[in-house]
Amino acid sequence: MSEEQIKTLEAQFEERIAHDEKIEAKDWMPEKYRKTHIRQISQHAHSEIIGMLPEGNWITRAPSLRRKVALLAKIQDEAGHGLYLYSACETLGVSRDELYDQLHSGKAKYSSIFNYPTITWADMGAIGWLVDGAAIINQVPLCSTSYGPYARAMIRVCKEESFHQRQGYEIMVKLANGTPEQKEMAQDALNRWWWPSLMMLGPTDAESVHTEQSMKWKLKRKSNDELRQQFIDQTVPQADLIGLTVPDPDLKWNEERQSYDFGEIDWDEFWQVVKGHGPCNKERMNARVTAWEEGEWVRDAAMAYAEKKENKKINKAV
Ligand code: FAQ
Repeated sequence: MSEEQIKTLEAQFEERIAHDEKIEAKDWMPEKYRKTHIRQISQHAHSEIIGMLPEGNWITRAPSLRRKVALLAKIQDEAGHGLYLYSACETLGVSRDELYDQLHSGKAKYSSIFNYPTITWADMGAIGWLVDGAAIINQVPLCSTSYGPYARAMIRVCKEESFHQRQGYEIMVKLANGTPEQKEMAQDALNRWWWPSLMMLGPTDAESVHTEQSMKWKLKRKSNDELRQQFIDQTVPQADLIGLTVPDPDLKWNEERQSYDFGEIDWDEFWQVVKGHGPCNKERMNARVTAWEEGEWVRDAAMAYAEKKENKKINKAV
């Protein structure tokens, strides 16, 4: 293709973005647009899959049958989100095997939040309330992202995430209204998950390397800082309502901005976790790689069955 032709295609592409038209898998797109989508969508898919591990830790120890059913359903939903997202990513010309390989070799990133331990039952409440809460705030704008397969996957994902957020908050409500020990457990979980949940929304706008271009392409519809502020403004009153204290001495309602001012985030901690030095990075990767290796016989059996069926069809046809 000549340079002139590429320029014309680029101009048409930019116009479609400006008119909020969805870009579909078979449409022409700049190579950078394709690559940046593979990056974000695959990181998102990996996060959903790794994100099952901290909660999986509590399935056998849920305090009642009802809690166990809800937790199990939530974790299965996260697996489903991972699968939609891998499928959306594959439409951009990358194979599932490549994506898994990037995750298992430690090349791919996944959300920092899943490298923290889940040490009490209240952590199941805090994850649903805070982590799914932050995920919804991040993902609702993604329902109108410019790449069609990603935007459509997000619609269902967001519906399920709101159920997750409510089940988490309900656990916190129950604990906060329970015995002094239960309330203390809820407060301790909030203390440990608050700051990592704020970090989950990504580095500050000043530090974010991809935001500017991703906003131009309408991949991202809101910046990391905008999403973080929205999350804080939404969550602080929910903590107040159940008598829990957000662990930030600098948190203060700003009348002028009609928003909360908040304290300094420990970005060193964030980058340490992103670089693989968080409390559970190694454990998460080991669990994931072991599951993949131990599941090999299932994949082989499914392939053997599919081949056998295909051969039968061919034999019938000849
Ligand atoms: N952790 O320039 P930016 C969930 C990396 S799903 C690790 O700001 P961008 C559901 C970033 O990749 C949670 N790395 O990047 C659930 C980049 O590195 P790169 C996941 C992070 O893409 C709930 C570098 O830092 N959600 O929770 C993180 O414009 C409960 C510079 O950053 C999504 O993935 C981080 N937190 O903005 C499951 C949503 N933040 O790639 C189970 C879609 C940044 O150059 C249980 N993704 N980095 O090597 C997004 O919206 C964006 O990708 C951001 C980052 C906002 C995460």
